[in-house]
Amino acid sequence: MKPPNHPMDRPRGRARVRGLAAVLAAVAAVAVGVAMPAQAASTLKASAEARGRYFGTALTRGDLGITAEVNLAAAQFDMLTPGNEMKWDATEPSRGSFNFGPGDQIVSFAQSHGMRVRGHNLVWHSQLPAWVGGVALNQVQGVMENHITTEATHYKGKVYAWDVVNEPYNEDGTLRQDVFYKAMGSNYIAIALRAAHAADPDAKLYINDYNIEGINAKSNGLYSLAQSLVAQGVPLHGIGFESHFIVGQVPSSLQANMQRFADLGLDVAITELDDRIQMPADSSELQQQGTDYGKVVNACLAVSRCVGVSQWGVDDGHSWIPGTFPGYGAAMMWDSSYQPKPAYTAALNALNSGTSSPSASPSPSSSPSSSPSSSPSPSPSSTPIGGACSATMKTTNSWPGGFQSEVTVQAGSASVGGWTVKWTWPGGQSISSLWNGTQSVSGSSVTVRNASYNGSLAAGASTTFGFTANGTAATPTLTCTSP
Ligand code: G2I
Repeated sequence: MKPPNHPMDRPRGRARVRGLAAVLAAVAAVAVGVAMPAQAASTLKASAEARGRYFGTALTRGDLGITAEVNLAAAQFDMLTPGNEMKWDATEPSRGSFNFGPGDQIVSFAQSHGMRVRGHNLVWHSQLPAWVGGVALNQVQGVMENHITTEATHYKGKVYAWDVVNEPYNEDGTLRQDVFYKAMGSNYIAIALRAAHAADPDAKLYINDYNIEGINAKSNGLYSLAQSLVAQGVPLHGIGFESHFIVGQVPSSLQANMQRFADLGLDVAITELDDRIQMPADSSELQQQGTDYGKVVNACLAVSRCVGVSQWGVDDGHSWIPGTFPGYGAAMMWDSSYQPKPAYTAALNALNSGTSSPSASPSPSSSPSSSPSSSPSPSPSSTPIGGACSATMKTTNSWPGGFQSEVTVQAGSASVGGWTVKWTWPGGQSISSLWNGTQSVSGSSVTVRNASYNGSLAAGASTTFGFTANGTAATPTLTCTSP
């Protein structure tokens, strides 16, 4: 028996190739159909980036041949998860024999469209080739470590994050008794995370699961495990909340639940969002679906460690839902003719309606306890004597041909009412998108001024802005001035 919300296989071959005209029509419909405030971004990715986040999708190799679908994906999303191509059955179909061709195709599509990649996945009880079940229990750890090491090494530097362990929990909050558990007990999770970290120290390492979006027995089980892994210093960096919802049933505790994992020092992400409706979907259900998508996006925006939202697919014509949940469908933000639905408008409006970015506010620990007009706190050593502000740049991710950086701007010994950071690129780099600031570029010189919401900094307080750029990662010398 399938549990009511159990993700399962979808049949192939329903996909129909549609023309570019449909996508152009969809884009035109978006342009006229979505009322947005002045200067609001008009794609999910631009709006998400303006809030310091990403908006992602999942595509399979088959999807890459469907022009209208990939055009829409490239226009709207800046993070890509391979639907099947990095799973164990695809990458190590027989023991010790690896095939990364299909996964590489997804990665190169992402790279050529300015998208980052969420690696999915390294260890999962499903889509596991039969030979793994036949391995002697005392050899399973070696087989698992070899699989992780080989795959994570192959994709080193090309994935932003890995779902290292996928769907490890039963609904009652106990771990599934799969072959990995049978061989190593619950230790298999820490062993897997350590192997992935050794192979790709820069990738964010996640545990990903479904039906853990609200506070319930299953998420409580995962929470205890996450607490203990963090306490032991195991390299766990994030929790993925798949979010395969039924219309009208987004758990009310979603935000609080993500926040409790974030409070452990972990990133959180919505990794596989869809919201299925019993067919045929009527207009009130489509409106409710919009409400649901808005709630999910707002929950992510409200949790400063929520790094982004990914939908599991693009349009209703290519979603896994109808094949797995007969009678259900219409779970995506675009219909099967690539027309945007109320869910798209709601997601975009939620992203655009915020006036401040949570990640742009000074954190309580970096805010001075005194008010700017009373005695200022001592200048941090990085602040030049007498300087109004200082700025430092660090690279947070890089891939062939591109990188992502974060700049921390800190007020000196007095408060500032605005800031300007300047630098010169050493090797022809160019910014592709920037958030929490406004940029102007002249040749290799870049000037970034504060956004409307993060210019005022109390003495000693800091804020950040970030960007993705083309070229080789660099950390040039910065100057910071206050007007
Ligand atoms: O089931 C939805 C998702 C739940 N969370 C983990 C995800 O990895 C999972 O994705 C789906 C894919 O979207 C499906 O495309 O995982 C399914 C398998 O559990 C995928 O379906 C399978 C088909 O059932 C197979 O017949 C097919 O050979 O895709 C395979 C590769 O095309």
